[in-house]
Amino acid sequence: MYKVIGTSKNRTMRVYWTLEEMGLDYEMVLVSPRSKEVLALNPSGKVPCLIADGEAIIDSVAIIQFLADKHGKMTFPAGTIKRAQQDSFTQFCVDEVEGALWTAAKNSFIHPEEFRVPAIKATAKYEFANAMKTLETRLGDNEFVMGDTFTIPDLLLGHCANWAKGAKFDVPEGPVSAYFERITSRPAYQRAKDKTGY
Ligand SMILES: N[C@@H](CCC(=O)N[C@@H](CS)C(=O)NCC(=O)O)C(=O)O
Repeated sequence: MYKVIGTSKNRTMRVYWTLEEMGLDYEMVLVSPRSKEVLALNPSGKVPCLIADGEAIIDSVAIIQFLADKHGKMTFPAGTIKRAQQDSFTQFCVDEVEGALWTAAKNSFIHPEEFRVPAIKATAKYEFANAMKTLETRLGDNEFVMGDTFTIPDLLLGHCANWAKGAKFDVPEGPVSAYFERITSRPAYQRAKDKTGY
């Protein structure tokens, strides 16, 4: 039985959603970032954290790729060309999509006020728009970024799509918004939201 630490209106949702996609059992510890429960597991106070076999794993991408590898779902095997291409989409999402969203969030409400640079939000939106163009090209006519198979980077991109909506970042009409709609309407995502009181 896995234990997930973190409320779900943040990157912890990626872990809940992955567990739902895989049909695995888990215990929820719905605590906020920087709470004492989180600080005991992660010195930065950030969520999510997964407890597996009594060991703590931190960082959402490390956690969900671990689950994918362990259960042989939502991933191509390590050491294959397909896996390298899949990981390339994961890095693209983290660097170019999440990076822009996170920069805007940190400078809107995360950092102490004196360290915020509100003007950076325009740059973040510019970077996000560029990433959307890249995604449109790389996605092509595929259902998912890796073709017919739903993999880890699709879930990450779906999570970022929802984040972008909340942060009022524009998603271009057409193939990218249709792709985001496809990903975020998956029943497992809805189940994760319902169970965690999202
Ligand atoms: N790269 C980490 C980032 C974790 C992270 O920044 N989590 C946010 C919530 S989405 C957090 O706990 N923030 C609290 C803080 O920055 O103090 C991951 O993907 O898990």
